[in-house]
Amino acid sequence: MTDEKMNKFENIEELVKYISSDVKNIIVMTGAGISVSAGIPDFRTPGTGLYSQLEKYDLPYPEAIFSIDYFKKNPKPFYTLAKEIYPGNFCPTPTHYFIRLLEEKGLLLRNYTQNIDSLENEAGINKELIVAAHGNFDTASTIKGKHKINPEEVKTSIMEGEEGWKRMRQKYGELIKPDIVFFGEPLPYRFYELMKEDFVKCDLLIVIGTSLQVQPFASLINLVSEDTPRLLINREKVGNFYKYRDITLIKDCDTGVRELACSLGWSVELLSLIHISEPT
Ligand code: CNA
Repeated sequence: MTDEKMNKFENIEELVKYISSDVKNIIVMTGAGISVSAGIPDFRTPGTGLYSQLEKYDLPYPEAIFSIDYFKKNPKPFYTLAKEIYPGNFCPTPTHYFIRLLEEKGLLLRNYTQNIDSLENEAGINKELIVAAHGNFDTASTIKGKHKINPEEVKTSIMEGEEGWKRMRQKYGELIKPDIVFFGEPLPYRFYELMKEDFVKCDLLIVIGTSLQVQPFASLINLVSEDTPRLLINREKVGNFYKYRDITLIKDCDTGVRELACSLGWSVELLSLIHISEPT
């Protein structure tokens, strides 16, 4: 296959026809952009992203907040951020519910997420269908010995602030952190195992709300076959989404998935999933 080949899809309607007739195994790759409308800032959006807030967290460089070497020297910025974004205080977005709808339609092979906010779980997506590539707050460990620590205790200590996490460090003799993958740490075994099985089966890749800057996650987009259509829904163009089989929706992801659901005739189902979650 070459990039000079005629475009596989001239417009979104043609992609919709493909989804309605031929697709069985959709992989959705997601990033921080899909949780922005829930109130969780992403990394790289200028002005609002965490990387624009270095002063607030007193960081020497943006990536330090998720760097294992920096955390060992100065854990305060991470604990401060963790307190703000701990799961339990945020609701899933329409984009999370769109992914759940794909599952309900029997079309979701897997959701590979870089997000650590567990909003996929909150949206009711089957855990087996989620690969939390960068971990999350569900479990926690000591950073050297890798001993598992009760996640509830870790949450309580972090929510208490500096006194809480310092007491926890004293109690266990070393720092504890939720099992979030920091820069400099390996990704979970599950990521590598499922990646080998899933991407060969994929007949539509949907990439949503990620700058595709973090490896090895970003390279997953190249694992689908040369013929497999790829849809990008993002506020900006990212990755190598210019090949003949690609289609891009450069816009807010909640708007993008609503439009797609509408074209697929799924609007009512998507709306009812969103409404179920709304507080009464
Ligand atoms: P990023 O590098 O900040 O990129 C986000 C991308 O999403 C950018 O291309 C934005 O333009 C785009 N974007 C932002 N808002 C929207 C929107 N409403 N609709 C459509 N597109 C939007 O974040 P990545 O996920 O690419 O980077 C990977 C890091 C971010 C992972 O290691 C995560 O752990 C980490 N992170 C996660 C969270 C979370 O769990 N919610 C929050 C912040 C950072």
